[in-house]
Amino acid sequence: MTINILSIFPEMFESVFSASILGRAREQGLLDIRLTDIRPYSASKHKNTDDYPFGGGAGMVMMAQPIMDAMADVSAAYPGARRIYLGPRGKKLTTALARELALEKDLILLCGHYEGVDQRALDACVDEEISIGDYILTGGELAAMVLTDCVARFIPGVLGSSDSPEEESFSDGLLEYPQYTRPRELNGMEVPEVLLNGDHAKIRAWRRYQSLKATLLHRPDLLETAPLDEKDLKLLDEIRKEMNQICSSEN
Ligand code: 4H7
Repeated sequence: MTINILSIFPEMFESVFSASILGRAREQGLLDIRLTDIRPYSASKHKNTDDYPFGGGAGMVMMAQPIMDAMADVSAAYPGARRIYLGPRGKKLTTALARELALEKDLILLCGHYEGVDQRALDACVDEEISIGDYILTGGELAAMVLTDCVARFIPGVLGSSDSPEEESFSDGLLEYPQYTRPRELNGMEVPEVLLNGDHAKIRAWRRYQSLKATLLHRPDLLETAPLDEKDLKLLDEIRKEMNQICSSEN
């Protein structure tokens, strides 16, 4: 898959896309990330990419012309690619959407900066707007990095075969259980006994319990949609009772 990114700050992406799992994926040819600097496409003498907003108001707006010309170039090289604008008005990025995007052959991500992009460029050359969450950023670049990272995890081979994305938080609809590594004891803090004796059925049960507990504690809303079986529901009842006991003993 090729992810094309259009930005006036292409240098922001270098280290994020070179390190760790994304760096390895690119070296292995599983993921091709191409950055296009919008600025050289500006037809103005000083290669401006932003201008004052019609109607007045604070800040600057990214001009339509450089974006439309950059997009025309990239779209011609990647026909049929989904053209995505990262912005707070967009459809929320979720695991389901990332999984869907990972099936695409190519993506084109447009990063807005300042007060956003002239609406005519969006109307003419963007298929959809995606938001990475309900908060405001200074630009779409970080959002494009988040989307790229999130999508890359669903490209076959990007994660080692042993750490499948299916086993993780949100894919089974629950939060993750706590993890431990060596040493067994650290400043008097012990690793839970159950993880040390190699009883894998017991370990699975303990982890499920911990996932349910963390979810009940921190994201009870997820329990409404997570696929839960009879055993899970019983465990949840147990956890609720324990939590009630702790609360009532505090008074
Ligand atoms: C596109 C449109 C993404 C990009 C508007 C980008 C949050 C997200 C931006 C804006 C982003 C997200 C313009 C919104 C200036 C804020 C003060 C850049 N913020 N801006 N406004 N949640 N910012 O995905």
